[in-house]
Amino acid sequence: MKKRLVVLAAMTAALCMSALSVQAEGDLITVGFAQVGHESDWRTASTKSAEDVFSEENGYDLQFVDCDNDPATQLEAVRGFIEQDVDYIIIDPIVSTGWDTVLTECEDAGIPVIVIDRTIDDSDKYVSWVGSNFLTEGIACGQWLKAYAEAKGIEEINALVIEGTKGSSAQIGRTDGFNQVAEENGWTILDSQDGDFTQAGGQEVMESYCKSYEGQFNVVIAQNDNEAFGAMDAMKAAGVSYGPNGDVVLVSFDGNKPIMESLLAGDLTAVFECNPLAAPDVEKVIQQLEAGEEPEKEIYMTESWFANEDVVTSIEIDGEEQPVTQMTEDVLANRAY
Ligand code: GZL
Repeated sequence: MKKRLVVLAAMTAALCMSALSVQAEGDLITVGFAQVGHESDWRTASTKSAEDVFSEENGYDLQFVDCDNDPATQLEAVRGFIEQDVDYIIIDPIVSTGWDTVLTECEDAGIPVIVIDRTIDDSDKYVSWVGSNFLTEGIACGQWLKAYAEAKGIEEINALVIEGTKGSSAQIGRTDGFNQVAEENGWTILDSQDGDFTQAGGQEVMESYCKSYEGQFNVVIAQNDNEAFGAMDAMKAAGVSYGPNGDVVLVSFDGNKPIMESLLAGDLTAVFECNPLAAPDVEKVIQQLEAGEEPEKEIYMTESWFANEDVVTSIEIDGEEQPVTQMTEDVLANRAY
C-alpha cells in the first residue's frame, strides 16, 4: 500500500511540474528592444548579449528592431512596441534628446522602459539605465596619454579626434572627458570631426586629416574600434606610421576582440574598454520588477583600460588609482567578447 502511495505522489508532482512548465511557456515575457543599429563590432556584441539573454528558452519573447542609426526610426519602433503592448521596452538611444514625449506615451501605456548604454538626457521617465560612464572613459584616455607622454618623453601633444555619432552620450562623454585633461595639460587638439562610429567614417575623416594636418599631429583618438581601423587604413595609405613603434599614438574606445588582437600585435597603442554586455543586468531589473521590487536607477558596467606596452601600469581617475593592463595572449584569451 505504502509503495503505491509513493508512486501516486510522484506522479502527481510530475503532473504539477509539467502543468507549471506549460503555464510558464504560455507566459513568455515580451520585451521590445529598439537597438541603435549595426554600425560597429560593439553593437554586434550588444545585440548578441540581448538575444542570448532574452531567448524563448529563458522565458522571453524578444521583439527586436535595428533602428539603423536613425532617431526617427527609433521613436517609431518604440511606438510600435506600445501598440503591441509588450511587457517591457529596452531602448539604446541613438541620441540623448527628443525622448520625453514618447517616454510619456510608454508611461501612459503602463509599459516600463529600461535604457541601456547611451543615456537619455531630456527625460527620466524610465525605470533604470544600465551602461558606462563615458566621461570617465574620456578622462581615462587623457590620463593615460599624460602618463604615457611623460614616460616616453613626448613633450608636445598635437591630437586629432575622430568622434562618434554627434549628439550620442558616448561621443559627448568621451569628448568632454578627453578635452578636460587636454586643457589641464595645455595640449593642442587640432581637429575633432564625426566619424559616426563606423570604419568608413573613421577612414574618411582620417584621410581628410592626413591632407589637412600633414606632419602636424602625433596623436589620434578614435572614439570606437571601427573608427580606429578606418584610421589605420587611411594613415597606412598616406604613409603615416602609428602605434607603439610609429610616429603617431593611436588609441580606441570599446575593446572588442578584433581591436584587442590589433593591440596585442602592436597596431595601436591603447584601448579604453566600453562593456557591451548589458543584457544580464537588464534581465535582473526585469526580474526585480516582476517580483514587485524597485531596481536601482543607474547601474554601471565594469570596464578596464588596456595598452600594448607596460610603460604605464596605473592612472589616477577621480582620486582613485586604476590599473592599466598590458595586452597579452592570456588576457586576450580570457576576454568575454
Ligand atoms: C558606447 C556605444 C558606442 C560604441 C560604438 O556605449 O553606444 O556605439 O562605443 C557604438 O562602437 O557604435
